[in-house]
Amino acid sequence: MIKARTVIENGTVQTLCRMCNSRCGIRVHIQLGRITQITPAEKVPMNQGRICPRGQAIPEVFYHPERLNRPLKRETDGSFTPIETEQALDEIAEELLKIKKRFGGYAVGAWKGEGVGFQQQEAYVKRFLHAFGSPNYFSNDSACFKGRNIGYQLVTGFGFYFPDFAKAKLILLLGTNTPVCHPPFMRELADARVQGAKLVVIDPRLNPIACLADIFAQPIPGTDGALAWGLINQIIRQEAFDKELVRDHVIGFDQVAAYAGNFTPERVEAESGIYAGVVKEIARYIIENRPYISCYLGAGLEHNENGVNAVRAMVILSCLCGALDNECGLVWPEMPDLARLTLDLPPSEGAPSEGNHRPIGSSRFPALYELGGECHTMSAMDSMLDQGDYPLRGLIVTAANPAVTNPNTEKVCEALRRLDLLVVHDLFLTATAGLARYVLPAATFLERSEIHTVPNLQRIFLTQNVARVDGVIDEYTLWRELALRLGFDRDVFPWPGETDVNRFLPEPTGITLDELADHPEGIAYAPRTFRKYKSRPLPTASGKLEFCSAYLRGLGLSELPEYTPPHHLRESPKDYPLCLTTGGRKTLLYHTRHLNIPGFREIHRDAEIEIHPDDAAGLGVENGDLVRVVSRVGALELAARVVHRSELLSGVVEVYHGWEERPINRVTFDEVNDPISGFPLLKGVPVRLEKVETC
Ligand SMILES: Nc1nc2c(c(=O)[nH]1)N[C@H]1C(S)=C(S)[C@@H](COP(=O)(O)OP(=O)(O)OC[C@H]3O[C@@H](n4cnc5c(=O)[nH]c(N)nc54)[C@H](O)[C@@H]3O)O[C@H]1N2
Ligand SMILES: Nc1nc2c(c(=O)[nH]1)N[C@H]1C(S)=C(S)[C@@H](COP(=O)(O)OP(=O)(O)OC[C@H]3O[C@@H](n4cnc5c(=O)[nH]c(N)nc54)[C@H](O)[C@@H]3O)O[C@H]1N2
Ligand code: SF4
Ligand SMILES: [Mo]
Repeated sequence: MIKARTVIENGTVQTLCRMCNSRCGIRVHIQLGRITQITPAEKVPMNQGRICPRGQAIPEVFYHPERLNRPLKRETDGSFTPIETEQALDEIAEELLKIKKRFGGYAVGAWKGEGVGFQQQEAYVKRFLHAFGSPNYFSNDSACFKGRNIGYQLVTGFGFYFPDFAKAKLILLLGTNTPVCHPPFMRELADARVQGAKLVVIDPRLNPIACLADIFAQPIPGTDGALAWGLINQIIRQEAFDKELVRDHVIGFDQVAAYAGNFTPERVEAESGIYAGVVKEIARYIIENRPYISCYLGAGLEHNENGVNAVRAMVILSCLCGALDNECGLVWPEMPDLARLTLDLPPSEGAPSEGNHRPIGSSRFPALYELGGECHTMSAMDSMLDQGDYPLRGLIVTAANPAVTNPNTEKVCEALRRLDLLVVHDLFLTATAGLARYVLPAATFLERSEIHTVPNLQRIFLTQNVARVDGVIDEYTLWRELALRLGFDRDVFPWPGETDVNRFLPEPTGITLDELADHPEGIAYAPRTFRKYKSRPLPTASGKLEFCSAYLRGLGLSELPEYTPPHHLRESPKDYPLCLTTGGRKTLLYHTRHLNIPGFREIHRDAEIEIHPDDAAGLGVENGDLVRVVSRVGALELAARVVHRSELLSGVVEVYHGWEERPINRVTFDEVNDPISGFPLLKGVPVRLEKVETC
């Protein structure tokens, strides 16, 4: 059994749960030096006294018998041997220096995953890389929320945040499964419904939230942009838009109005399959309830090739309805004045040669680097396979499992195997860790203390170090210890430990670490104010809402968020007649995590593909039959689950993406990318199904 020391022998410690990014307030109960139970903390605005089953399972993850507590080194025969932490860090540093000497600092990258979030943890990684001489920061976020963020940023100048559903009269949800993915928001949503708010859900699947909707429409995947333009058309034609906003704060309204004119309800029906009458009805809801509209867009849009433009069109719609920075609409938060951790990049010392050492993927997708602050993970694979602009030879992965979660699994694994040095820092020996030269045992969030900000609530929090398994390495220690061994300037990581970083970060806010420690429910760093755009310029280049983007025009892309039909409609309907969407979340699972929790595994025994009964009948497939899903990238065999006919749009099949043994990313596309964000095709993948005959 794994051994851990707790900070107190008996009692409770209040902190935030980071089993997902909702960061609910929790109480960790400790008895005789062991974590026994997790209960919700009252008065924390994110969850207000509630908790989900994953939060309750924290002790099972923390004390999991398979948790790593010693570094592992791969032997020449492929097996792993435990080694001492000092030896592991010394050897890794030595290998990094060898790569730098031979290829330049640029040949080393680092990759942060969902497991640790994206605040100071991301900054540590960038600080390390930049001091090392590399811009090559990768993360799960470039297949997660960065596409949406870029869409919002291009129009409003700020990213996307959860709206306050409780104040809305109309809630529009596109491509999101809120009760499963963001359980805390269900309270606000329920409050709004009690007050009579309407709910419109747009999703090819009848997900749990769709069951509650006033209008539920199932679009052909990847056609949300057409719907958005159809709704813009109705709003403008019926002169039901915010005229003052358009007059004073918008660039490109005339072009938007002219382009929207093409999207009659009939055209929207032809593109998306949503009946023209339903499009008119949604427009009527919008017009009657504006400006009290909460529109939330999930990953369903940005996992398509035309995702960013669909997002931009929906943001324009929200703005036209008057929902910009109002009580329930597009939140423009004040950001906390935290000290900056990321260092500016040093001059390109050690780069292969002038001109070909740009951040990986940034020539193809400049917006991902310039607006999203990330390199392109799909292009990273090319660089590892020596097919990119320059070679990537070393990679440190923390809290990610790209061998399962990135598209085109076979290519990802081949690329990771080709590296001179792959280091994986994780809680478990995952599929990605299995490919590494060194695996380092990671600390969970209960073994770290960090500053967290929740911008839509404008609150700042300090999480608590609650317990520690002997031998694990926390995020700060990892980067600092490597930096010390690499001979970095002492100023790069001058803080001896996390507490010192945590004291430094909020200094500019005037809020002290002691105050944060005294307020586990968080501290509001600024009051929420609304319609700030009336008194100060928006954070876009022009200071206005950019319905037309000069930035994109400069990159040679369309300045308007024009609608292009989804990729799956372009590939051969004969060879690939079905459209696969992947990643519909499950309450108990988190990407590749938690399948090792026995109680959860009883409920999710194996991967399955959901099929509409008509499609199943056409293939002679019945519930439980083995089928092969085939795309032009790869194939995977899994069991069929024939769903009720209303659960899924006919012609669409769905597979969860977190199964290590059967990763659906074997069939998803890494090289069909959104031209703005570079996002891969994780939803709307053209496939065919073949029944596997078993004897
Ligand atoms: N339990 C649990 N919660 C999670 C996660 C988890 O793994 N497990 N992951 C977290 C993370 S990192 C993220 S990014 C979020 C993601 O959560 P969401 O943003 O909710 O995204 P998904 O669950 O990927 O997809 C949501 C819906 O999009 C639909 N969809 C697919 N294609 C299209 C389309 O073309 N148009 C439209 N309108 N809909 C489409 C799918 O059917 C699905 O119901 O969830 C977070 N919360
Ligand atoms: N086909 C398909 N693919 C997808 C998606 C999809 O919808 N469809 N969704 C995409 C999205 S939105 C996302 S966010 C990505 C997620 O992609 P990843 O970030 O690669 O996925 P996770 O399974 O969350 O991996 C997190 C890893 O971190 C480890 N971990 C947990 N806590 C800690 C910690 O405190 N420290 C450290 N060091 N490690 C820790 C876990 O054990 C796990 O191995 O997947 C993407 N991939
Ligand atoms: S929703 Fe669940 S997993 Fe996410 S922070 Fe809250 S309790 Fe933790
Ligand atoms: Mo995500």
